[in-house]
Amino acid sequence: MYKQMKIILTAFLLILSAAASAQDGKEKAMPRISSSVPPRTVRYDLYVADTTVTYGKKKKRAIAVNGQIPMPTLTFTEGDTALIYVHNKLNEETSMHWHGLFLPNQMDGVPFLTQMPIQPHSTYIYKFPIIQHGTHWYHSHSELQEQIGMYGAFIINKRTEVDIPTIPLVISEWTDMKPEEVHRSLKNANDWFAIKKGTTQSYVEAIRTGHFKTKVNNEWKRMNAMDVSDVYYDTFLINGKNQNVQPQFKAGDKVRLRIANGGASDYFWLTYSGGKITVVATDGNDVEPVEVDRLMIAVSETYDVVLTIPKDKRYEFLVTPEDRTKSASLWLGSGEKVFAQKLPKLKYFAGMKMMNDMMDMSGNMMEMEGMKMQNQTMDMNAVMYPESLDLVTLNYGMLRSPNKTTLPDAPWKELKFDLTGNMNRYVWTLDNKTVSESDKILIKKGENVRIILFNNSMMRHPMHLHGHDFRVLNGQGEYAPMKNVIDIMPMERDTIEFAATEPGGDWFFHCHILYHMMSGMGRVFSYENSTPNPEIPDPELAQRKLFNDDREFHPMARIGIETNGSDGELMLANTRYRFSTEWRIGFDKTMGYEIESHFGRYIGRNQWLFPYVGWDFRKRTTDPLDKDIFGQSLAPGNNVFGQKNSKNFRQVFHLGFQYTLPMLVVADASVDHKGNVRFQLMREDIPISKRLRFQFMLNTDKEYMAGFRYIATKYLGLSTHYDSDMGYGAGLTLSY
Ligand SMILES: [Cu+2]
Repeated sequence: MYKQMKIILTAFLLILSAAASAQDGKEKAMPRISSSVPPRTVRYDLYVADTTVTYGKKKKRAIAVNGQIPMPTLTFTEGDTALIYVHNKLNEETSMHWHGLFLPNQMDGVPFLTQMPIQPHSTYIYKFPIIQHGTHWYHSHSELQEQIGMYGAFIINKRTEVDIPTIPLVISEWTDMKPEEVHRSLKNANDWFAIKKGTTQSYVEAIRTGHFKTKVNNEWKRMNAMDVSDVYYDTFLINGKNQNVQPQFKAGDKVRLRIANGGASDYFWLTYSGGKITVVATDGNDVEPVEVDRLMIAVSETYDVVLTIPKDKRYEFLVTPEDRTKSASLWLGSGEKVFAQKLPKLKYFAGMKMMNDMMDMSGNMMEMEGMKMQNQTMDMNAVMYPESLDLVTLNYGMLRSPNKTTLPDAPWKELKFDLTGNMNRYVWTLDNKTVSESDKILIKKGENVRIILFNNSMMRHPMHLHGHDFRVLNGQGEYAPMKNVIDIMPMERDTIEFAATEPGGDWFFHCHILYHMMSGMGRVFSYENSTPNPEIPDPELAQRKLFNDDREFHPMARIGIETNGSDGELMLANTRYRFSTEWRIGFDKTMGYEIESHFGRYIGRNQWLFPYVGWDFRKRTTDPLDKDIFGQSLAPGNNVFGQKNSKNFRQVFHLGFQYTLPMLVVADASVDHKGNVRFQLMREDIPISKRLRFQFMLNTDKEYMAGFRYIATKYLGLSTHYDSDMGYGAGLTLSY
C-alpha cells in the first residue's frame, strides 16, 4: 500500500515538474556535476499513455510518457544504478530499449528477443548498473511506437563533467498519417509521399529540365524515381517543438548540445549561423574535437557538439531533414535574429543520373575501379547539392578517439554482409534475407568480431548494434572511433570490429530506419552456450512472434468505377508472396464479367521474376457485329497462336510467370489447363506529370487496354480508359 502511494506520488511530482518545464518553455542548462557525489540508485517512473497532439494539421493520436513528447530526459552519473519502472497505461504491448547502453541482455528491451513485451496495464522494472558515460537515448522497440512519440534522451555524466551549459536535444519527425498506414503505403509503392514532397520525377518534369534521356535510362534499368528519404513528414521537432528558444546565452558563451536523432526514418543536416560547430563526441564516446561547418546525423546516432555564441544576438541552430522539405530550429541567445542559410532544394535528376551510372543492368551497384568508397568521405549525394561545397562537412574519417581503442588479443571471427533491398516492393534485407529467413549468428565470448558491410542498395542505412560499441576502421589506426551506429552510404564498403565481451544473450544488429527494420533488415548475434534468458519462458513462441514482423501481409486495393463498368484489383502481399485478384465487370449485361486471380512467389534479390498459379473465370456475350476501335470484331475468333480464343468464356486454372523487363514493363506468360497459351505485356503507373499516370496492356488474345489516372488525393483519382472489350469509360479510381 505504502509502495503504491509512493509510485502515485512520484508520478504526480514528475507530471508537475514536466508541466512546469513545458511552461517556461526552455530546457534547464545542467550545472557542473561534482565528482564527489557517491554512486546511487537513480529511480525513474515512466507512465506510457495515449495522448493527442496537433503537431501537423490535425489532432492525432500519439504516445506520451509522463505526459511528454519526447519522453523525459533520464540523467545518470557513471557508477549509478538505473532503476526504471515502466508503467504501461496503453491498451497495447510496449517495451523500452536503452540505445547504446552496455547492460545485461535481459534488460535490453527488445520484445520477443530479450524479454516478453510489457503487457497493457502492467509494470515492468528495468535495473542495470551504469558502466559508461555519454549521450544516449531510449525508445520503444515495439511495432511502430517510436514514430509517434516514444523517444527520449538518456544522458550519463562522467564523474567529473565539463563545466559548460549542456542541453539535450532530441530530434524527431511527425506525420499526421498513422505509422501503420505509412508502412503500408511504402510496401505498396504508392508514390503519394513523392507527390507531397515534389519528387515524382515525371516525364514532363524530365523533359522540361532537359533530363528526358536520364529518365528513360532510369526506367530502362528498372528503377523508379530516386529519393534520399522514404516518408513525407508534416513537421520536424526539436524536443517536441519546431521552434525552440534558449535566450539565456550572452556573447562569448559556449553551449554543449547533446543531440540524439530520435527520428524513425530521416537523416538531418545540422548547421549553425554563429560559426563553426565543434564535434566532441558521437554515440556516447568522446572524439578529439573537430571543427566543421555542418554535419549529418543519421537515424539513431548521437553527436555532442559545442557552439559559441559570438555576439549578443539570437543565433539559429538549423535542423534540416536530408530531403530538405522543411526544417526545425533552436535559437541561442537573445536580440536580433541571425538566420542560418536554408538548404536549397535537391537536384533529383542529377542524383538519378548518378544512380544510373552506378547501377548495372542486373540491379547491382558497381564498385568503381580504384575508388575507395567508405566512411562517408565521398558523398555521392553531393551531385544533388546546389550549394557551394567549400564547406567543411563532417565524415567518419575525421573522427578520432582520444584513447587507443584496439581490441584485446583474441581469436577473430570475420563476417561479411551486403546491405540489400528492393525499392519497388520495399523489401530490405542483409544478403537478400530477412531476420525470419536467417539463423542467429553464433559468437563466442572472448572473441573479436569483424564485420565488413557493403551497401548494394540505393539508400543509406544506419546499422545499429545492441549492447556493444564497435570500432569504425576509418584510417585513424589505433585511435579508431567507437560507435554503436554506422551510417553506410550506397556503394560504400565499411568495416567495424567489436570485442564479444558480454556473458551471453541475443543481441540485435539492424538497420535503424524503423520501416527497414520492420521489413526484416537485421540479424541476431547470439552468444554460444548462453544460459537461458529467464525473461523468455517460451523461446519457440518468442521467436515466432519476432519473425512475424517481417512476415506480415499488407493489403492493397484499387477500385475503378467508370461509366462502362468497374475494374480493379485486391492484393495481399509480403516479402516474398503475393495474392491478387483482378476483376472487370461491365455495367451493360452483354459485357459480362471476368475475374482473374494469382498466387505466387517473388524470386531473386530484385524480385523481377514472379511464378504463379491462378484461376480465371469469365463470361461475356458479344454481338458478332460489335467492333473495337481497329474495326476488329469482338466475337472471339482465334488468338495469335491460332488457338480458339476463349476470352469470352473461360473457367480455367493456369500456371505462369511474370517478369519485369526494362522500362518496368511486366511480361506475363501463362498456360491454362486446357492448353491455351497467353502472353501479355503491361505497364502501370508511368509518371507522365506529377499527378498523371498512364497504363497499358496488350495480349495474344487480342485484348488491349490503355488509360490515364489523375491522382487527386491519397485515396482518390480521376480515371479514364479504353478497353478492347468494354470500350471507353471514365470515372473514379479509389486506391487503398
Ligand atoms: Cu535501412
